[in-house]
Order: sequence, then C-alpha cells, then structure tokens
Amino acid sequence: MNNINEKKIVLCLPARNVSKTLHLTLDEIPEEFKKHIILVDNASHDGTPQLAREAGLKVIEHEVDRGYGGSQKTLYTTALADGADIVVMLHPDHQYDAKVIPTLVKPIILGEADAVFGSRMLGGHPLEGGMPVWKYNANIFLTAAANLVFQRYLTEIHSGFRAYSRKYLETVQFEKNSNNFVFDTEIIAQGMSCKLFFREVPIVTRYFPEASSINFRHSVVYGFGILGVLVRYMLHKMKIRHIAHFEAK
Ligand SMILES: Nc1nc2c(ncn2[C@@H]2O[C@H](COP(=O)(O)OP(=O)(O)O)[C@@H](O)[C@H]2O)c(=O)[nH]1
Ligand SMILES: [Mg+2]
Repeated sequence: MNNINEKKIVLCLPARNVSKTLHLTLDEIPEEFKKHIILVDNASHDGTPQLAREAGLKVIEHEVDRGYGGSQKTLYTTALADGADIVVMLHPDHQYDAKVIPTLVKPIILGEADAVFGSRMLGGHPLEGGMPVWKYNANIFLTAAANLVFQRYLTEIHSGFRAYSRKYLETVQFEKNSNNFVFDTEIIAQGMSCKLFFREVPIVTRYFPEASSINFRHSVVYGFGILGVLVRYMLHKMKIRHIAHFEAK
C-alpha cells in the first residue's frame, strides 16, 4: 500500500464564516483529492454550511460555537469513523495553497512520517507573502522555544496546513485538547511525547483580510497558551507532573 489510489485521504476543513473564500480554496484542490471532503461549520452566520453542501461536501454543523479546536475534534473523529488512512487539515480561508496536497501526503504514503506540516518558514519568503513582522518574530520565537522543549527541529509550529496519518490520530488523545487555537500546539506536543515522526514541506504565505481573524491581543493570549503547553510538556517529561493526555491512548 504505497500509492495514492489505495489510501483513503480525507480533507478536513474547519470553517467559520468562509463564504467568500470557500470556492477559492476548493478550486485549488487537485481533482483526485476531491472525493472525501468534510467541512465542520462552527456557528457561521454567513451561509457557509449551505454553500458547502451545494459544493457536494460532507457538512457537520456546530450550531453553538465550539471553537477551532472543537471543530478539529469533530473533523478527525468523523474522518476516522469514515475509514480515513490519511487526514489533511486545510483552512477554507484560502490562506494555504491546496495544490500542495500531493506533496504534503507523500511522506505518509511512503511510510516516512506520521505527520507532515506545510511550513511558511521553509517556503523562505513569509514577509514577502504579507506576514506581519510581529507575527514573523513571534513565530520564530515560539518555534525556537518548542524546538528546545521537544528536542526536535521544526521550522514552524503554527501551520494550519497539515497531514496526519491514521496512526497519529489513533495514538494521540486529541479529544482531550483545548477547543481553541492552542489545539494545534497540543496535538504536536502529544505526537512528540508519543515519539511520532514529523516532516515539513515548503509552502508560500498568503495574507489578506479574510485570511486571519486573530488580532494582536488574541495573538498574545495565544502565544502564552503555547508557552503553557511547552511548560506542561516539560513538567511531564521531567516527571514532575504527570499529564495524562500527553500519553498514548
Ligand atoms: N477564528 C476562528 N476560526 C475558526 C473557528 N472555527 C473554525 N475556524 C476556521 O479556522 C481557520 C483558521 O482561522 P483563522 O482565523 O484564519 O486563523 P489564523 O489564520 O491562524 O489567523 C479558518 O479557516 C476558520 O474559518 C473559530 O471558532 N474561530
Ligand atoms: Mg487563516
């Protein structure tokens, strides 16, 4: 089993008010990856679920806001129940180039990695792509802190464009993670703790008004949330405090 036709690849789209960008995102997905797409709508009020259904996607609605992390929990639980071998998280806000999906899933198909992240840092031109300078600096600082704590090297821990193997999602306790944006860091910490293998592929950066809702104040809260995960990971690894959700299922 090392060919794309033998693997069930399910695209997972966490969505909140993406009516302006959904079609732009879908149009970039290569044809052979359009078979299995799930969109979890997190209490949108701009008609996102209807639009997604019309586009032929499997749609699950959170009528009450359950957060970005909560949306991923529903997505991965559904994808695993649907028999996914590989899950790709793609933001439907057109921030990431879906044409890269074949490159993203390849190391998992080849059995070389359990998780593959699109990295804007590896892409080389995050500032030219419009990433604000303060975000660039925070990204470098938080990724460096994560590399120190995990003792593994990644160029970016904030990517919203990721592929996970079934094994990854069956190993880590992602259901126990937070319902907000810190979910993305917690799921990495769990994979590190369970000694799973990571890979990165270069991606370009896109910034435009609809691409990011997180303002400076929320980013500071998010940054401290990430540092909190790193501290808890360290305490767990040093056996000072046992944190059950860093263990394998
Ligand atoms: N902001 C926000 N985005 C959500 C939520 N649930 C799902 N999403 C989706 O998560 C993705 C990332 O959100 P975004 O605000 O663009 O974050 P950023 O790109 O990391 O700054 C987008 O595709 C949103 O539509 C939520 O509760 N809040
Ligand atoms: Mg975004």
